Amino acid sequence: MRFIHIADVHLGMQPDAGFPWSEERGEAIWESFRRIIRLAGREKTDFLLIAGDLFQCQPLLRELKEVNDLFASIPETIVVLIAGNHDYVKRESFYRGFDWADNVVMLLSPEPECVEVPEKKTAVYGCSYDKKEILENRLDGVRPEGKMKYHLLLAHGGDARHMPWNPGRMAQAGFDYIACGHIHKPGILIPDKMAYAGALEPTDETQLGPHGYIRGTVDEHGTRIQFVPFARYEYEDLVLNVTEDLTQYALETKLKQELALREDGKIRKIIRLKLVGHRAAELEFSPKRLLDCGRVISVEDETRPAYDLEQMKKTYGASLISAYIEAFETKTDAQSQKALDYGLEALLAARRNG
Ligand SMILES: [Mn+2]
Repeated sequence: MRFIHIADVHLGMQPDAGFPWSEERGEAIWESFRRIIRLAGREKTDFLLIAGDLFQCQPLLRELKEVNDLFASIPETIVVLIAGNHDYVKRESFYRGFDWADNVVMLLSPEPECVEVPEKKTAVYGCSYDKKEILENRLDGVRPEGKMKYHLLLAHGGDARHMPWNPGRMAQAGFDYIACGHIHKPGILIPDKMAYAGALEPTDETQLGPHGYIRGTVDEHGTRIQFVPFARYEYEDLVLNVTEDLTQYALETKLKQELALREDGKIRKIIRLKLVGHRAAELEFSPKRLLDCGRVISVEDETRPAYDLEQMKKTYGASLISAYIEAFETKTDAQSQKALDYGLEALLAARRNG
């Protein structure tokens, strides 16, 4: 039996709000979702498991109809989904009573329930959120039962306010695989047993690295799982080392070259830029201009002005500037270095203007 496990698709979300590419990101979330459905259809995957937060917030009726039509286009794949804390099943939720296609099962109840699929010899367990937070692990006592050969569990949460759980304990319940959602960074909790698929597309800049889905097989030899990168977008840290002779223009050119290197046509990178090294003493880089160089979401400037302290002591002789430099000579911690830089800047400016 083969499955594809996705989670935290967050349909309806537009990540990177306020940035020029944000709308494109919202479209990419829908497109990746459609792509994964086409993939499951092409491969005739037995199960598409959706471990919660398919939607960013309460789904509209037309949105449910849209995803249901997509699911119906892969009739050989059984789709099983639960609601997470974002798309939780409110009293007036359109999830309630929705008429899903024949190959779709939603485990709608807040209490654990089970669907048996005899033609796949498989039972799938799980429960949906009925509110934003669930402080106890509702899946704690769930055990595989019944006549099916294979047993899967869908679980959304794992942090303090969303069904806090102990992966080791969960893994001992006897399921062949536990498909987890909620944490957006993909991660295997117990090898071949329990994993977060992660968000299908990363939803903010803290979710660095590749995103995608988990592909798995369960047979008489046991379970095997593998994370497969699939997302269109990827956040990446880029550290540029600045030297004293680098101008703003040269830095922008360097940054644009680095961004061009990362365009491979398939994955679009969104960059968290960090500047380190020594810049010319009178120079301040413009973060705004760096942000405008491409898909740069943040700029952290850790550069230091390149003061030649020994030379300055000679130049300014017995002055406040020399005394200030000497006061910091034994202090190498980051805070003191910063105080030295800012202080010198102010003293030099005062001298220039006075
Ligand atoms: Mn969640």
